Amino acid sequence: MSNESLANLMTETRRFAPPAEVAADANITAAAYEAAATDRLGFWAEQARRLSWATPPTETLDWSNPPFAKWFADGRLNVSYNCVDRHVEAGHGDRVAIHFEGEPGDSRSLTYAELQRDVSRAAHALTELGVKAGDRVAIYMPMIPETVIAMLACARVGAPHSVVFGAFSADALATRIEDADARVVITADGGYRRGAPSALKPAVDEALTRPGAANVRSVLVVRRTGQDIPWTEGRDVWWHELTERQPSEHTPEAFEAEHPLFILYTSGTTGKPKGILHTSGGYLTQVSFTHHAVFDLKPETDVFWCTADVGWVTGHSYIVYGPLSNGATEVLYEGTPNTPHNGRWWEIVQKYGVTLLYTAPTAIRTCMKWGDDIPAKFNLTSLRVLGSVGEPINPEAWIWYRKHIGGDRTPVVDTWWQTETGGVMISPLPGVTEAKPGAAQVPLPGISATVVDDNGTEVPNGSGGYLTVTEPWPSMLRTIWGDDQRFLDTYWSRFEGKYFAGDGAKKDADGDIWLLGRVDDVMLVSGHNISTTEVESALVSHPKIAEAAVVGATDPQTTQSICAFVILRGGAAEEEGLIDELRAHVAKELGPIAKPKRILPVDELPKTRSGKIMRRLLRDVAENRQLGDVTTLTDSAVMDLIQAKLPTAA
Ligand code: 6R9
Repeated sequence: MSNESLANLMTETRRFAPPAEVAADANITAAAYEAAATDRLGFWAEQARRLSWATPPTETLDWSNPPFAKWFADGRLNVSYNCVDRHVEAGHGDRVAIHFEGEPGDSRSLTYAELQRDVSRAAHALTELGVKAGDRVAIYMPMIPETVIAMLACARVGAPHSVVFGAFSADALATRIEDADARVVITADGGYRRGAPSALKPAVDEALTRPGAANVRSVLVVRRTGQDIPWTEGRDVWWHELTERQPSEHTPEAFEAEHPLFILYTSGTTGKPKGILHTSGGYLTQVSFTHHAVFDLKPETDVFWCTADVGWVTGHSYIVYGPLSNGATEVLYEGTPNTPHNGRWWEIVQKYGVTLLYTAPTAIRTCMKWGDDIPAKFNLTSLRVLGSVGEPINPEAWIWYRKHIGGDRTPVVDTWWQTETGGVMISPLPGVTEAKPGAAQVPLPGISATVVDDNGTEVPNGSGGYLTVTEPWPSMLRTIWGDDQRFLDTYWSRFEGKYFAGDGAKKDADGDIWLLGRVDDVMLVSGHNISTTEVESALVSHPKIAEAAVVGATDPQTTQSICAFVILRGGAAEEEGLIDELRAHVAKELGPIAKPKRILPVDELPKTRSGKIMRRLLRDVAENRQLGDVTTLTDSAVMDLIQAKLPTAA
């Protein structure tokens, strides 16, 4: 990447100091950075003591065979015990663990004591189905408490789970069942989505007709919607029938810290999905610590809500393992943000008095598009920390989030991490960091990350390059399931001794880190590297724009030319002269080189099911090509609408 061009871009100067009351009572202070810098491994050994170990570890990191790490290797623990039983033993059995809100409006609250009973029964149920430590279990579920219970039950018996997002196809499910050689599938008849029951079980039946799924002997089915479903006698078992007759007490067995906890497949834009493997002690240490530090969680008083689906890593780490290991009270919501109305999320915040909210830029930009008046109808004063994850957050979306959701008082933490990193890696701390809208800013205490150039040399402040992690961390992926070579090639071969994250980034004048999107998305215009993120953020900073996606289209004169797709705010109509105004606006914000050649107003953008913009498809449109694989799109009709708008499209 050419450093100068990036250094000139992005001129965000707004700053937000931590509110005095958050700073005064913060879980983590600036001293943690110093402690971790002085003795990084000692710092993590200290964090591991947040957990209850059957055998406390004496060893912190074994890095004798890099990049295959072992953390806390001689320690033993049970992850489920740490997320459930120990809170009951500490006298918090009556504390609500999960406030469940179903999409049709049904709700129920589960205390830690109830969670302990349900997880215990489910663990016995798995054992009755013949599941043994080390066996893989696939989970294909809606967002209901049984999903969390199923994951914890797997952890309890040492059976690594592989959660497959409920909206994935039978094909995607089959590939994942096959790759992990799963023995049992846990599913539901269906779940509620956009106001209607949506079936899940038929996709499982279809997946299990594939030869690769031949080793699946049982399908455990939760009844959620009550819809009619096909049934295979001898293989299919109702969850309620099997669990109800199990004992409500279960003694958890302690496993080695490096015992596999789960496999989670990354969507991956090309090739076979990668089964990211996470293990127990190090993973739980980091997700527990980061949830405590980044959200400043006070388990007695806070109500946490992470809006992600449990099928993504964000759901694994910040719905299941982080919050529950910390004894938090949290909200679990089944459905979509606009069912039955566009204010559903804010109604939920008001109903449960949510204090800590964790969501994605895509959701924030969608709310911007719907209009400021919608959150304004609800009482959101309980909120005290807001988090963002999944994509770079455009500064204007950050400001909107803080102002319209956070009442202009809450800190916003932009958390950078990946399925592979397991837990948050780079983020401001709400009681410590003076926040910069749009920047993840600083590696957390105990994390060493920086930006390097093509040769792997750290870039000076004010320059851009590639984000790398330079020291092992407790919740790092241990390998790609069944493919050590691919693990080495993908993450550890680009820069000697450093983890390559695949994201572009820059360091500002203070040395703070700004994420610039996937390296594959960087555009080359007349010899300048320009990040899609920066042009998108410049467009979103225009008052009429809610959301933007930018791609580089092949251009005979300039190598690539910038093509932007924009969504107008609050249903604003496209006015005469708007396109010229937007082009001039980008030129003013970033310089003439970043001015889009074409700007196309659209109603929707193509997104992956976890809400990330799929620029690859927009590039196909911009270059008048046949569309590539659209199977991971939330809604493939979006592409037809976009193509219909293009004057030159075939
Ligand atoms: C947690 C999660 C990982 C990729 C990552 C990056 C992007 C996530 C971000 C961010 C900028 C942030 N990403 N958080 N980019 N700022 N705060 O999303 O995991 O689904 O594996 O995606 O998401 O590009 O490399 P995963």
